[in-house]
Amino acid sequence: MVEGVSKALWIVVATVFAVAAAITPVACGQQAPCYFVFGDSQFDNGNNNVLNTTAKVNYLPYGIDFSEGPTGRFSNGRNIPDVIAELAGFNDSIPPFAGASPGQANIGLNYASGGGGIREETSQNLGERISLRRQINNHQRAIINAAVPRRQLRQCLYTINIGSNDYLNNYFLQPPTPARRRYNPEQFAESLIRLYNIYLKQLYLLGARKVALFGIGKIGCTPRIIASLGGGVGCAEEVNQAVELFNNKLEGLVADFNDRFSSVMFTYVDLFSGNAEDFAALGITVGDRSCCTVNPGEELCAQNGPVCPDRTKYIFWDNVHTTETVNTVIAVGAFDGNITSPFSIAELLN
Ligand SMILES: *[C@@H]1O[C@H](CO)[C@@H](O)[C@H](O)[C@H]1NC(C)=O
Ligand SMILES: *[C@@H]1O[C@H](CO)[C@@H](O)[C@H](O)[C@H]1NC(C)=O
Ligand SMILES: CC(=O)N[C@H]1CO[C@H](CO)[C@@H](O)[C@@H]1O
Repeated sequence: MVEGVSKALWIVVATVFAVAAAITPVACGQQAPCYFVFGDSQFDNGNNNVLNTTAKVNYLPYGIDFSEGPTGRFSNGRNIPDVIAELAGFNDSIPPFAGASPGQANIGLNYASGGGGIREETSQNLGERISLRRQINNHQRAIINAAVPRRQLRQCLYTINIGSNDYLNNYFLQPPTPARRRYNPEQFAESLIRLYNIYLKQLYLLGARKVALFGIGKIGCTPRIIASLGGGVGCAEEVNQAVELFNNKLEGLVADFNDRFSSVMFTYVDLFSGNAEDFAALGITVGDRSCCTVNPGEELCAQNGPVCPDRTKYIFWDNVHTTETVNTVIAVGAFDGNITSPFSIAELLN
């Protein structure tokens, strides 16, 4: 642990608790009856372990800083939903849908799947994965099987992180995919938002009211994309610009839901605007390479390969995914409202 970083993080976390306490003086213990998680590898905590896919990380060094070791989380330690669950007062992290007991739907399930996308064909290059559409179908089955009361479902927290793969493992793949040939970046973003809108309406009909939607980060600046589309020298601006179109439309979609549907609180989480200086100020100074060893042309950590000793200084754990330290900064920022609009997650829970 680097002293400066842990202290900085602690101050941020302490501020969150102070803010939460100011809003709800009695806020202690679990702040929602349940928490449901949807998304891709950034949120997956084990669903892909049972799939035939290359997007699977239940081996060391993944989980090297996690109490249970490698679990299928795409990080060295906790991921964003783990930290959000903790901030929201849950005693335990939300377990993966795969292998969960039926009754777990009363407390929460994580449906996220590495490689998962908004479009069905996204990440077919990786093998099996669970698209957003199928994640919502799994949710429907789970809450019906457990007969979770509708009134309870309206009080639960829902977080969704999806879309990165529609760019990384579809639109910007080589050779060009059918979607790339058919759409320009504006049209592609529009096509994703049209589908997302359909799936969100379904989720709303299943009771979701308090939903945090994570936009896409600057994936043009991940080591994987710098090495390929960035020509090994810098961020691929083409990718960042395409993703920004999606983010702007997603923020608009969130506003639409808040306007059109009564009693919803949807919020947008901005993972795009933060920059290297913000991280450097927290002591997270290494942003141009992965902490674990990644074999040339790959994006995941080499099995049992060496890792950097000072993991709290790195943004990237492997060539795409962030370290626990960065996941914590993001989760705290989403919870206390520093990177959300119009609501913080703490406000959703009130
Ligand atoms: C896993 O997927 C690969 C590639 O799609 C396929 O060749 C292989 O037969 C599959 N294995 C199993 C056990 O289904
Ligand atoms: C969480 O843990 C505390 C302390 O062990 C316990 O009192 C509480 O009942 C637990 N809450 C839930 C929802 O399990
Ligand atoms: C929107 C917002 O409040 N952003 C702030 C989040 O925190 C960082 C670091 O403290 C600030 O630089 C941002 O302005």
